[in-house]
Amino acid sequence: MRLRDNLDRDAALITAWSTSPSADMAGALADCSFDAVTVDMQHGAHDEASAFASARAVHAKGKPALLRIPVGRNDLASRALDMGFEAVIAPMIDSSEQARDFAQAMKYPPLGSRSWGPLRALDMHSEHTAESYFREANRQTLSIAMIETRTAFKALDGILAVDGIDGIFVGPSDLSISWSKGEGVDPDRADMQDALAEMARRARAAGKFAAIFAVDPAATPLFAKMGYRLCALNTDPGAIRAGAELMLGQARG
Ligand code: 3PY
Ligand code: MG
Repeated sequence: MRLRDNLDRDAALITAWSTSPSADMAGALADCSFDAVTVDMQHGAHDEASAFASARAVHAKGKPALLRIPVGRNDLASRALDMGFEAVIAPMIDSSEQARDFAQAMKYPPLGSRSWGPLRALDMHSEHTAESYFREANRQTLSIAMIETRTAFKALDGILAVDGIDGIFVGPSDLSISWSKGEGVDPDRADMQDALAEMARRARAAGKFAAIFAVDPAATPLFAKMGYRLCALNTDPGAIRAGAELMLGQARG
């Protein structure tokens, strides 16, 4: 269940991406062989109630749950940790200052200023004591800053240097918009590939992990080779469409 331990093992993990506000759907994703399920409150249709119910459904299947918060909603970040999410992904982090604000909300003193109240997280914690949860929380819960603009790419080393930022998450679609100066969106842009590889390298050099969103499942092994330790694999509607078309193909011969 411990996402941090699995990431430290240097395996290439794959997370499902839950956008439909349904705990049943998130539970079904957790039933598949994904290593984790990410609940998306930035572009997904989840509200707090569906996100927290989804975390419970994912945990019931023995898998870790990550939450992507909407832009700048650091108040939701620490609340998500209280509800037992193992990691929070903050979108559109463009500077070390923004990274620091996010990390502050995520980490207890002395690292940050997270307020005490890990109601569900404490229930889930192996020892169930406040003292042991407090001791382990800053290490076991992960602050992940999304890098998805040229500005963020230029600020990468500063963002990686922020204490309390555990890893980065590259958003290739937004990055492609910024990379092309607004010409279009293409997460597979050939002229971005070196930068993608460089970000994984620089994260590793800073002692942090790198994650990335893979629209195309075939890109996942390539990202793993670049050094990405966590890949998000498309979305729940994408998985349903792919699975349904596969079944329909079989049904129709
Ligand atoms: C992006 O590619 O911009 C993302 O945010 C992926 O979720
Ligand atoms: Mg994005």
